[in-house]
Amino acid sequence: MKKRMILLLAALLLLLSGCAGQNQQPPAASPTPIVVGFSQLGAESAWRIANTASMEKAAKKAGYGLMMENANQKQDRQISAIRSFIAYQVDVIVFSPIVETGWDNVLREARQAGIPVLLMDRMIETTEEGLYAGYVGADFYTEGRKAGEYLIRKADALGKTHMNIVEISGTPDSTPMRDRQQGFMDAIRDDPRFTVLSSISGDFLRSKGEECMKALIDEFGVDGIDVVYSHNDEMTLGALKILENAGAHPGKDVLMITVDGAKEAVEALKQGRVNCVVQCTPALGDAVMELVRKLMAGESIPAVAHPEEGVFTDFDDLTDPAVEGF
Ligand code: GYE
Repeated sequence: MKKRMILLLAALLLLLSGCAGQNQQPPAASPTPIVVGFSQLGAESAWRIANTASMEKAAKKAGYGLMMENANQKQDRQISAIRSFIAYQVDVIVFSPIVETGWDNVLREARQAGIPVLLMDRMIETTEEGLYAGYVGADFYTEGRKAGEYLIRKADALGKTHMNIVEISGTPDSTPMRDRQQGFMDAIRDDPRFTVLSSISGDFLRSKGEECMKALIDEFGVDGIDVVYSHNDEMTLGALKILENAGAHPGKDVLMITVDGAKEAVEALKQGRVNCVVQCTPALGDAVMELVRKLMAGESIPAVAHPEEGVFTDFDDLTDPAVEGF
């Protein structure tokens, strides 16, 4: 590795100068710090911002150098960032893939260079084995199921015989979008009370959540929508604003189900404007750095690691201090 070579040469030069000159002990060479190259996909949500902070804090705590590039929601920028980490010869590459497909070539390049890759937050789809060492992130399918199970419980409690659902989904082809949708649909599929009127993508952005909600109200009318299932808090908060502007009472006449657990959404739950917040933790940094440590020590790591996650709903005691957002 280039970095190591330079350090080695520097140590050798020091040693030689010591030999030639005074009769001194050569200084002990300090160990080369581990450098992690991290490609973050963007800054689209409170979740993402908290996740970036978690990575920075954990790297610092572990004593690792973190080279971070933010791709601003663009896959090609993530690919360029990974290439630059390969050129720099970092020790481990970590990235949060914006979508699932299209990574094979760059991951082959990393493998060729002997640099292990960890996936953080989102998964990839690949036909080739061994393109990454492990994955740390949420079980999005279970999150979707929890959202569906909440809806069934709520419909029971309200004695509903029929409910019209609209879904505002995340970035197309991303793991949380695919699996939160699948889990939710699987949970409610066999219940004849539910009709999914429409599913449109708001790209995990608040502004697009607003646009989606406007379009859905135009199409079905506020009175035609009983449930909004939104794949993240950011889009939910956008939709909430539009519903309230349209004179609706989200949380009461329109059930609001969201995923993440950011402070603002948990606040809205406490205010009765949101009904269910499925938790998805952005605090993945320590788990990632632990895998980095293991990889560097030559230890084996699990292929998949999911954090523990819960759900907050209007059935819970919301004055409990444990009901808190990030
Ligand atoms: O739910 C959303 C973010 O991949 C889990 O991405 C993450 C999702 C999260 O933009 O808020």
